[in-house]
Amino acid sequence: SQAPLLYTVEDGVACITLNRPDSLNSFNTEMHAEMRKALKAVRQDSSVRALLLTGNGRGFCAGQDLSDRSVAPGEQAPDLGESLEKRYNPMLRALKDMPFPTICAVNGVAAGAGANIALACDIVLAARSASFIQAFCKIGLIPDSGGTWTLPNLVGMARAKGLAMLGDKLPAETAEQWGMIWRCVDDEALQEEAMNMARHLATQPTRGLALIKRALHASSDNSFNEQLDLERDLQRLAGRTEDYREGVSAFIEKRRPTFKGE
Ligand code: T3D
Repeated sequence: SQAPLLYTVEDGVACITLNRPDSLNSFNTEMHAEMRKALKAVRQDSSVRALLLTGNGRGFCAGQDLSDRSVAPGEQAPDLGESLEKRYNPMLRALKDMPFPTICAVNGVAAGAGANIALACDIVLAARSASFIQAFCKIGLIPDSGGTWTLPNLVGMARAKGLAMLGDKLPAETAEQWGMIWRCVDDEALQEEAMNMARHLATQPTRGLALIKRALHASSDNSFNEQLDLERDLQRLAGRTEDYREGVSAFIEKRRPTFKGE
């Protein structure tokens, strides 16, 4: 049978492609295991300075594979809390904490956990024909994979509640207008634009970019004053990197910088 996930590393860019197109790349046990392995490999490969996540076929990801979830009358329901604890939450934490930029190229529908996995990436590009669906409410669940945090942060509480409680399909263009994603692009251009962006980011000051993520992620839990303190601490670290030195030298010498990610 075909691999449920493809993993490559080239030019500092790790690319993970979800590869169960017949079920719109929904997550079964095997794909979860492969994803866990791939995220570990990404994290441990010191040549990697950006991660690109995308899907094969007409969908990006339809969340949990529901064919693994039907329960016969009288049978005990699966413990979904355990599923989140063991599978989804570690995946989302690993994605969110990557010490370099994560880019998601949403090639088609992103539903349920699939939508929130995409939205957990730092930069989300979507094909114009793609869409986002918080499908959970339609089967009696709540948005998971960080959705109840990510959605209000990205689009505000009113829109988060509408998306989460109605489960409507949000077209990529509306997602862009709402500020839920970075940009939507023509379908044919998506993979190339996403790869170009990932390649570009992989040549940038990686440690500085990781610190930017840390500061922005902390902002929703901090007061303005606490955030000023955090900026002080993180800028201190940024100011000690080789790439900062190189950035300033290149500016003064009026040349292009060469960042090593150190
Ligand atoms: O359980 C836990 O561990 C807790 C964690 C939960 C996380 C979650 O993600 S819960 C939410 C699960 N996902 C959904 O509820 C979405 C289900 N899918 C859909 O609503 C629709 O498929 C879409 C709106 C995403 C796309 O619709 P459409 O009309 O473009 O395509 P389709 O015909 O529905 O799907 C194409 C095929 O993919 C189809 O198979 P077939 O008929 O060609 O053999 C369909 O059954 C399959 N498919 C789509 N999504 C899933 C799926 N198969 C299994 N699981 C899926 N989630």
